[in-house]
Amino acid sequence: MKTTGMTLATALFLAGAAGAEEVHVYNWSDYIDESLLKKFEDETGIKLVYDVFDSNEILETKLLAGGSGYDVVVPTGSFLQRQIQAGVFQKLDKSKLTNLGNEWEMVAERTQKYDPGNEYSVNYMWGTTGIGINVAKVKEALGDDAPVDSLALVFDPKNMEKLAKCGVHMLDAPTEIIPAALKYLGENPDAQDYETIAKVEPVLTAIAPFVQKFHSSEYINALANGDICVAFGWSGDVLMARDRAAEAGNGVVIEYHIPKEGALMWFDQLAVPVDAPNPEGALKFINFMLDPQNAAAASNYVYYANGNKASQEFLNEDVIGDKAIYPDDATMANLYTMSPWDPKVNRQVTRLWTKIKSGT
Ligand code: N2P
Repeated sequence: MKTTGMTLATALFLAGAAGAEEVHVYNWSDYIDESLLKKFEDETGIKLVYDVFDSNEILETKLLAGGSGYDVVVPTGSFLQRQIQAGVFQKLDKSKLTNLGNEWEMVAERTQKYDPGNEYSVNYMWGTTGIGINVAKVKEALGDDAPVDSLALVFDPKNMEKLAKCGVHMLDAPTEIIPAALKYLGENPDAQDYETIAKVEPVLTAIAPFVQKFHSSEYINALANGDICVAFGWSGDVLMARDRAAEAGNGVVIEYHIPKEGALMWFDQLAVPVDAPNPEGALKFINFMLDPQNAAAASNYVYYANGNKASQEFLNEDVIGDKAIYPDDATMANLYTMSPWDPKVNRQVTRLWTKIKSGT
């Protein structure tokens, strides 16, 4: 009996081991069509463990601590850059990425700013940071001439005081809000010296009391349900809110506006931690997402543009044809990018951000 027991245990162990290949992916919340997760599992036989976050800072803390257990993570370019320098990622074995030829040159060129030669990363999605509004409520609060396509909507306290009554959310992300506030002031949004950055303090201190919540994912449903009237947030998230409201048939009409003063253009990159438990599986997942039909399915669902040229023929017209997602040349010329602040400035910004949010 004992022998049988051992054999059974061994058999179970082997069966478990054989069927146990897993890939652990850590991505932004509301950032994929979940049917793709099942499709990946069906095609590869690999179990996909998929967790989500809504802040680069949270991801960075895990990566710098090491041993995150993740095989694929999705930092934004400006964070990826300093994480590469910190030795957090491994170079991608491009011979395994057979779908790499589908990449869009325009995007691959831009991401080289963060990852020269794109040795460590592949673009997942890119987008802008701007203004989401509940059209009727904003008009009710500010009248028909409400500056819905201007940074003044959210950075002028006179507007914010009135909007506070219908509810304003802002991203809990200093790397998103500070560049926009600098732009509002006519400063370089990518300023690297703290003296310039600190100029946003009076602006943000003046509007903070009118911000119901600094949060980076709740605004999707809050906008869709009509619980708030403005969100300063990410393009696709606002467009997803628009979709959810339309599906609910609740009469809420949502719009996304790229601020006329200019907006941040960011790139979220698929990368593999140096200590990934299953780097081979990681490459399989990245290659899966580089498949044109899969990339298109993701974009059609999340309303973000992707870095895959070959996917464009599979995109729905309300995605490829929407200038808020695939901006035209004039809009593109008005977008700016960010570089990572140096560690000292970063610490100063973290303190400033905490102070602004706590209203002290
Ligand atoms: C997805 C938000 C991702 C954009 N919900 C932020 N980089």
